[in-house]
Amino acid sequence: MRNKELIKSLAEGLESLSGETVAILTHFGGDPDSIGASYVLGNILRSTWRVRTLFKVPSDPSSHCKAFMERLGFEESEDIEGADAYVVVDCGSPEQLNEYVSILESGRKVMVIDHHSTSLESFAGKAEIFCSDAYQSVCEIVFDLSQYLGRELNLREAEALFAGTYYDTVRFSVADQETMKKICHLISLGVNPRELLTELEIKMDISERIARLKSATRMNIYRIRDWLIVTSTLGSFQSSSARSLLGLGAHVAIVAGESENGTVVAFRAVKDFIEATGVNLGRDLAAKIGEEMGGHGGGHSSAAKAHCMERDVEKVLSRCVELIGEKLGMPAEKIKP
Ligand SMILES: [Mn+2]
Repeated sequence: MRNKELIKSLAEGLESLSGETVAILTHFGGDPDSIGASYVLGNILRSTWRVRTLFKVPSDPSSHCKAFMERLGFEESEDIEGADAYVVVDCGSPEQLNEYVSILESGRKVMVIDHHSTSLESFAGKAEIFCSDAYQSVCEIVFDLSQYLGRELNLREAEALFAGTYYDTVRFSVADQETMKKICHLISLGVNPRELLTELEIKMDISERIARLKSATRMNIYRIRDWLIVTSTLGSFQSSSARSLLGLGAHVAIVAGESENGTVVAFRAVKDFIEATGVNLGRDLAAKIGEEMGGHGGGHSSAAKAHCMERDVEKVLSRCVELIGEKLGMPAEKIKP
């Protein structure tokens, strides 16, 4: 167990919710870590403390997440009205709750379970925070919680925690020995990695494939020193396409599209870029562009999203590229197609 004190206080915190109705929320869009952890946490709350649970992914789950939820038989609730308390999972800042940020003003109890140290500061005074960046995923925190409670996991729960840990450790490439010991335990419960991951990864529908390919054909390429920044425009699947542009060789990918009331922008960057430049996409780009253009934004260092009131998508994109240039102390040079 990585941090027994944390797990003990988490167990006590959750026990205080006994008999209540609790809504579990992830960061916007969700990811396998937040969804896997929410699934198992919900099961623990119901079976251990007779809690009635609701579940919601702010701004809708991505298609990758939907495939995962289908596998688990895990569904979102119609709405989360009627919750006595909220448990927020894997969410580094209030902004990442998007349309549900108002729960922090609801006067009801909010608990945050996270492994991003940013949440300690950003949720301070607004929620009870259970956070340690010693953990490589929230799924690992939930694993330790179930061990602490002496509650064995069933196969679906083991799969949920396996997948969350797998993706949050970048397919185990940054996993340490403690994480891998826990993974071995999950395997011993019957998880079949090949079968599970194949099911999760082939489910990309045709419209998402077309969107990704379109984003590549509409791409603008910029260079700052040896960093390549690409921008593109798409009406949907902005995040998925930004991720796919990294696969083509970009260090940073920014994909924007019109939304109901302005422009939505997705940001992705490779780890090398984040580590070498110290640029944090959530803080330095998404939050900033959101603020400048009458909207909001946030996210992680290497993945972020912003919503702007500005309707001119090209204008938003060129300001994003400008912001990276300002951050790196050198304007971006556009590479001719
Ligand atoms: Mn996570």
